[in-house]
Amino acid sequence: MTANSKAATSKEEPGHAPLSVANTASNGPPDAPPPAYQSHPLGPLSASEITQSSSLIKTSWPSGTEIHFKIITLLEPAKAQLMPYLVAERAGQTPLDIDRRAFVVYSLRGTHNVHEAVVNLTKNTIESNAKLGPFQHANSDGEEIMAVEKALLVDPKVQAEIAKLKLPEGTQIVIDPWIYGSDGIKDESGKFYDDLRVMQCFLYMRDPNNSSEADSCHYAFPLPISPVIDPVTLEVIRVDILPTGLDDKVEPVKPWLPRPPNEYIPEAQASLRTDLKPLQVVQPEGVSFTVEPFSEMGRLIRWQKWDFKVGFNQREGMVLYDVHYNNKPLFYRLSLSDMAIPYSDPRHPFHRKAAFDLGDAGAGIMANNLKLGCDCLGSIYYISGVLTDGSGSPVNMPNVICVHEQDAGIGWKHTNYRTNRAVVTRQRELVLQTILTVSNYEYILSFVFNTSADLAYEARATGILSTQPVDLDLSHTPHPYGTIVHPGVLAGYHQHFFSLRIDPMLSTSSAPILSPSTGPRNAIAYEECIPLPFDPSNPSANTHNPHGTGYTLTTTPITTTGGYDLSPSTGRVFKILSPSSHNPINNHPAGYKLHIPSMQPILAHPSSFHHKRAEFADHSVYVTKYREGELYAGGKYTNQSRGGTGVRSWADRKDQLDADTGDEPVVWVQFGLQHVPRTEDFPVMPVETSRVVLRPSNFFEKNPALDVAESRQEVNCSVGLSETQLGGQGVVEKVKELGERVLGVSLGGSGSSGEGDKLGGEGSGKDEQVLGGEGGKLAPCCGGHA
Ligand SMILES: [Cu+2]
Repeated sequence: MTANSKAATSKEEPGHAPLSVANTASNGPPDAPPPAYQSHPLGPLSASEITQSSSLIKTSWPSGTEIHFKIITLLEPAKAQLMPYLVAERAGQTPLDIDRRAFVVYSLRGTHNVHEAVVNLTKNTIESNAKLGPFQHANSDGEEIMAVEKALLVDPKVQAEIAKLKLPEGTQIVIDPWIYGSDGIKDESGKFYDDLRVMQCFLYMRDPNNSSEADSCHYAFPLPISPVIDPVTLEVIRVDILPTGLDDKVEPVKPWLPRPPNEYIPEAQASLRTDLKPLQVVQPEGVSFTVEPFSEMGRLIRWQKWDFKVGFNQREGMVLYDVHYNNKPLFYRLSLSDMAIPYSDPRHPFHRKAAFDLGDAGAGIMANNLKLGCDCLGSIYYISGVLTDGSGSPVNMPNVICVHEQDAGIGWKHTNYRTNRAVVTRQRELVLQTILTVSNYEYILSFVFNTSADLAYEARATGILSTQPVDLDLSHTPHPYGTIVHPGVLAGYHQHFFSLRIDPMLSTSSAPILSPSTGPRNAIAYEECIPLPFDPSNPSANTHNPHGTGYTLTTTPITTTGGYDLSPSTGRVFKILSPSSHNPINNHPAGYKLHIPSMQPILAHPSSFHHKRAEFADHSVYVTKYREGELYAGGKYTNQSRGGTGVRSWADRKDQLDADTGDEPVVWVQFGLQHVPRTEDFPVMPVETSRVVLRPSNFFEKNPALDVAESRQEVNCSVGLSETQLGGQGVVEKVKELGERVLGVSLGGSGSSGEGDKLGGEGSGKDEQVLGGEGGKLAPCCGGHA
């Protein structure tokens, strides 16, 4: 690895400092950009802007006031201001400067008082600073979680319950602090109501026979003790004891009974496979994308006619702005707006278990530092971020997004059977990937661009199930609320909901066609294929469909905001349309359609807090009319939220959507999985993938990938294999043996040396050297490998 990607900048157009990406990985922020680029309105906050923001907030309070910063992030300019800026920037004009602002959430240490503020970084002033109202709580953070874990381990009430387990000497207790959720219940004493911000913690232990192994999977040893703690005062409010049977009966903590471990770390496995040969990704001529800083922390990526800006923030992590294809505007802003994971177990305290990982924690702050050669393969460029810690100091978040290309199989192909000429192209993808670890679980989130002008958003769920204890003697008894994945371990049923926010600016002209409000003129509709009327008992009525085979396409414009569903029986497809951009071939409005995987809507009752809080989890699509600040489907503050502040509430305004009068639509796509855990999901879950695809539909006049060069062996350097190289008795040998058996004669010859022993037609001729004897060595392909 050589960090040689900080290329010379002198020859580039003014204001652009290109960061050409060679065929090597690089990481970390580049050299400081020219001062003009400090002010781009979409640049994520720099370290100095984070410090400036926290300093201003601190000076607004009497000296000695201790402040706990939760979020310091870019407050993006209003669209009415930013859209003209972006249009001017693209046209090569000098856009009007826009003040840079920071959005700040903080609490006063030792109190539950949470404030949100807007700092004007350009003018160095505080524009607003207000205390939040009831049921608006700040997100949790690492500092708080560490303090909670530490406090609980020494708390006498917790210790007393742990003592009842009579655990083996030296056992290590592990604590998973969880967000409390909401139920609106006041406890019997009247002292506690869930308007107080608290945390519900789940206790585990490490394998007592391997207590020194810090990476031992404690989720195989859940304990029935669950303290509730105030994360501000670190006071233990109460210690809940978990039901461990089939019903809601709670029994006093009993002595722990031994059970086996279940480890995921490689050194704990009896053996590891040795027959998986290396698979390396080599790009001998370098990558096909370029990266330029558009601000100190923002990156502009160009690849295969695509160009877009990449931002990174505490809440959403990766955000894309100003997405164009072949200089045609497609999307103003794209991000994962929210996530909800409600659990099914109705028993106390599991009835509150519902995570909103973006709002409760933050996709940015939980992002992994991606490791070269592990999380992505090939030639990789890493984007780093900077966020804040509790004291308001900047925290470097290195390598939070990886950018790389991958082969995605065939892009398109046709063989003319008359001439036997096959024309085939490969599909290439550009992947921007970020990975979150939220306590036990991982989410691998990617934007995936391809050479056919598709843009996909992919979520892969992996990591470890959040487990709870179940009585050992129930191991073979079906459980109503989960799957027993290991002796004494129940993994509860739960749903995962992701909400992708799509703010379009679709147009086939070189700039968005702006409405009177300066927003892009776009419309939303859905198409369905429906059978033509047919009445078998009345043939004379079937003039237009005499054989009952006909069907046609209907288009339904969405003229009112609301929640909408998929309809597999009618093949319903939602589309974003540019009513002013007519396809010259068929006059249809240019569009992008949405391929959305089916999703079981939230199962919690509409009157439940799970349902009220997960404002997006009941419909595959929400369409709202654009309003400033409406970015997060579950509302701005999800921690112990009560609902009423997210996308369902906004859609319920029943705004009219008329592209002609400038009603800008925002589309929220919900997808996810019903997670009925399997034993195969434990002790760590193989990735489960869901993908939403945004695909052009009558946007181009023909296949936009016609100009992708043919797939050619001289470039691809594939290697044909012979059967003898593949070990054991080759295919040809087997065929010969069968033939001899059938014909009763010897077919002679050796299968390994004949023409017919190749699987892949025109191999490279280097098969034997490559796969024989030396096994596992990479082919010295056409261009060698860098
Ligand atoms: Cu799950």
